[in-house]
Amino acid sequence: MARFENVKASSTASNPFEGLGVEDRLKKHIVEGIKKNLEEHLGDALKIYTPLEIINEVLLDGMKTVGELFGAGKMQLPFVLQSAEVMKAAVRQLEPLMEKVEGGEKGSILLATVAGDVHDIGKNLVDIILSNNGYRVVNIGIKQSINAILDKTIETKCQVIGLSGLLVKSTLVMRDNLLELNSRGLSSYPVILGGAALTRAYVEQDLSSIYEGRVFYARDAFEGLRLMGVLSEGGEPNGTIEAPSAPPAPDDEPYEAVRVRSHRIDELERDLYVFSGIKSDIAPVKNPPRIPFYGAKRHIKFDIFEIYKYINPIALFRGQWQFKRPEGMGNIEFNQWIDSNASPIFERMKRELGSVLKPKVKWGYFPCSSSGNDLIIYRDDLRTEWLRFNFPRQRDGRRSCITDFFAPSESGATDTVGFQIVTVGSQASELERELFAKGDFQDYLFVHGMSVETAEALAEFWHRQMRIELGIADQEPDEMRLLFSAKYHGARYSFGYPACPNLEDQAKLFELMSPEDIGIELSEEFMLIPEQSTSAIIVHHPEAKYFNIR
Ligand code: B12
Repeated sequence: MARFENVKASSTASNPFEGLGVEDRLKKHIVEGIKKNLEEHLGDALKIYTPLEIINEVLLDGMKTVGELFGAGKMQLPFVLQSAEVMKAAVRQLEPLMEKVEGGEKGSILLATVAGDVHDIGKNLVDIILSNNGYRVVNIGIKQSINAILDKTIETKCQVIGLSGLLVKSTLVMRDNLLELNSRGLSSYPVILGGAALTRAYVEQDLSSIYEGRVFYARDAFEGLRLMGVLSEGGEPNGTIEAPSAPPAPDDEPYEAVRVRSHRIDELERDLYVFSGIKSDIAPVKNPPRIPFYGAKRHIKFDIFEIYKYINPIALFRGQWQFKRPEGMGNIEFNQWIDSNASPIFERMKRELGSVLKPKVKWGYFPCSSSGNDLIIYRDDLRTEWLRFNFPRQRDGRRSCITDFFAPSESGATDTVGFQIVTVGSQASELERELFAKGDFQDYLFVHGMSVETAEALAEFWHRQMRIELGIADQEPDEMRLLFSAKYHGARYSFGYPACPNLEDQAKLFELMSPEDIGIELSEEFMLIPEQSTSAIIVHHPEAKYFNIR
């Protein structure tokens, strides 16, 4: 248990601060994330130090230790956030007593998620880590145009620009933003980029070669912290050196692999969408399932606790809450640790979010046929074409394309395709905003993770209902673990994932499903609003599995 430094060993003692000097007491508050008696101990410190001295010399020293423990894999992210909460509470108490010292900050950064991208959490984690390590952070939110980013950077006198984005498209937006900085003669700004679709090579080679200034890649918030440290000291961060971020847990399957559908994908070449006459060897099903009903229906009455059963605990604990197995700890010991630490949080979240999450589903079935790389959807007369999807085909290997799972139009037969779109509503986002603003960072992370994984669970749950409805529930796994690895008959492909990467296809799904009546809207950038929503095309073919397009 010692490896988890922040699991408060001392919290069981009657007075964990006994015998400690005021500096050590304050550091203990920070490192162990203890809020109780903080006010009183800050009061004691104020008898000796100025508020600024307390922050810079004592509290930030504590945060430095937190960063080191995290970097050494000895502290988990949720506990880092707990420490940040204490830091924020302390600064809140001290701030009114301080005179604003111009230039007294360690450094400053403007943070934004780029235009067209709605992802908030990654950037907000960066905000929490940097601002509670003494940097001034101006966080201007999501979907920010380059004009807004530059105006605010100049207005707020930030030294560094930090851009975030999870979409593949965002990597191109970031490129355009850097070109814009060049053309406006503003390349003196160092830029830090982060987000799932980026790779270190893309930033440090491709983008670095087009930007006249300095651009860096940050794998996570702590790499951002390291970069800010070097940049604010006027140094030259060597972008090619791995940051002291927490190392991946030993032998752990990468999270991407656990969540079968997560791949980093690059922009695909147009010619992969053009049918060259060569198909895969996938044979369409001779007797496809009959359409259970034509068109889309909605379902809005759920027992949320039934949905919770479909939450993938690995995706939640490891992917969202970022509990990682530290080096030297065996699997059994780690599972025990998870049972006694993460599982109670999961149970609390289930209860607390029971009335916040509002599951709603729209789903439907349509006649279809395939033509090369096109999937043609018909009206209920089974003949009139309604719309068509165009999917990419693997360049090599099996040469798979989603359309190969469906009867070709030249056969004269029609096949059945399903679609689903699900949401858990927008109240969770509202709660997240409140928690973030209040400085309840740990719960912010927990609520966000729980709400997005419940959306994913709802999609999983409803996919099972659709398999039953289609009469293909013949291979249902009896273990949830296998369900999460998609070990069942058929597959659920989400637009934006490798086999159907075009987010623009969401517009066609909207035309078919009209999910506005369950409160889901499509942004101009083809993102789903509320955030905790997900959509998919449901394929009944027994060979349908996730595949990458290369
Ligand atoms: C969880 C998840 C979901 C959840 C929640 C989404 C959300 N709003 O958060 C759900 C299930 C709802 C979902 C839905 C969808 N998703 Co999704 N999702 C993910 C997943 C698996 C993890 C994202 C995440 O939570 N990461 C955790 C956070 C904390 O990490 P982060 O944001 O990257 O930030 C960290 C670092 O990157 C870094 N960082 C980030 N920015 C910055 C900036 C600076 C300055 C610094 C220093 C550091 C830094 O530091 C952060 C903290 O350490 C990713 C894949 C992945 N590996 O990232 C796909 C992913 C983002 N999703 C994707 C897609 C396609 C979708 C859908 C469109 C699918 C669909 N058709 O329904 C929908 C869209 C939803 C919508 N509202 O429009 C794609 C997007 C790619 C693309 N095509 O453009 C991804 C990349 C998966 C893929 N294909 O590989 N998704």
